Amino acid sequence: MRSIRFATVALATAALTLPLVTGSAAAGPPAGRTAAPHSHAQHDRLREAAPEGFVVGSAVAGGGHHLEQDYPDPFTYDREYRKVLARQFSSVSPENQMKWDHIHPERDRYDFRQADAIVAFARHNKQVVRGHTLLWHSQNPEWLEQGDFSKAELRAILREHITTVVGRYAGKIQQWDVANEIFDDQGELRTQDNIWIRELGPGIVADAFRWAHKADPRAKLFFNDYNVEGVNAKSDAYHALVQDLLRQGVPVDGFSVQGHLSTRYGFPGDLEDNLSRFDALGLETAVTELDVRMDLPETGEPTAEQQRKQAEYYQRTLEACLAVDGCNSFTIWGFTDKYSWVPVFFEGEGYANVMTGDYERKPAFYALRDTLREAAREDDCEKRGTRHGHGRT
Ligand code: 9MR
Repeated sequence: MRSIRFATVALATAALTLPLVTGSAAAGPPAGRTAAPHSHAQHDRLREAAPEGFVVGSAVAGGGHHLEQDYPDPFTYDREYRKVLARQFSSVSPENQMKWDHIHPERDRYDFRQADAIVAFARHNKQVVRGHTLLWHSQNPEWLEQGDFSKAELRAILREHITTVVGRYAGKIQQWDVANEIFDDQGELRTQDNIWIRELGPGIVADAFRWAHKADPRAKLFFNDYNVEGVNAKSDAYHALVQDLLRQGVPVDGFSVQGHLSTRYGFPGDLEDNLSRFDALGLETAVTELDVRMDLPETGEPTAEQQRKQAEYYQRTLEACLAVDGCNSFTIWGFTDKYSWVPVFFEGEGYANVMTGDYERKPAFYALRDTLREAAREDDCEKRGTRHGHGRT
């Protein structure tokens, strides 16, 4: 049985999963089946279809590449977007709104407006929040990257930032991506492009975790990266580093794989094995930024085969997470193509999310929903002590 770690979420979800209206043939269970009190089979929304204690999240669009598009801030102004975000998801991750350049635009000035709004939205909609991110080589403000600071000043700046930001949202953030993308694809620490590691040495990473833990002892603290879905040089580097830090007593709680996948490449079939080896170290694991892009034909419309393959990648990623006990948080990097970062960063590629720009559900959406339902059904069977559960196909 899956471990149920997030009691508050489990309760919130349970409240939403009480049986649907009965008494009308249309709303009742299919003939020959009894509606179990915790049955998830009829749930259409991802958050409700999920097993108890398993959160399904989305990035919250705003900042970053959105600032250069010809639409207003999606999270603030797109009502349809907000509606779907609230209905479908039990976790939210600010896509850019908690990054340094956004939340700390000048040395002595923070701008918490959008981060506050997201945290308030999450509370209102009984969602948890993944904080992203505290120590990264990218999206740092100019005052920081171009500043002429001594090592002692830089250290004080990072400490103050982490204490302030993590402290402000203490008790309201379930997981923090404390260190983001600190290794390159060869598994070497980014000693040149990461200002913190370059100026202060690798030991600063442990300090970041210690300061974050002090500011919010309840938040689960993660390493997060891309191209670490499978077992490879980069994920090996994390595996070694985490063991070293745990031995030193550094408060590291989790390892997460972003999951920016492309159908151009094969699916990382060893994802479950990789998550499992971090699970075996006692860490939580998570999928934090899943999207599945593809090369679009001239027409801009993907073929049926491309859509099928995309759905398969989404499903296999979710299944791998569901199969690992401590993987209880699964986040997609936005749900609609309307706001995807993909076409902006990869020419000729797109269609990466589970809904079209018009919020129409793709096969990938249904693949996620049905996989969640099936996992919930298996959990329910186990809880009732019956042996009627079938393995996922
Ligand atoms: O989706 C984000 C986009 O809006 C920003 O312009 C971009 C800038 O680097 O960052 C994107 O999010 C990244 C995330 O923060 C870390 N992992 C990779 C994501 C996609 O680039």
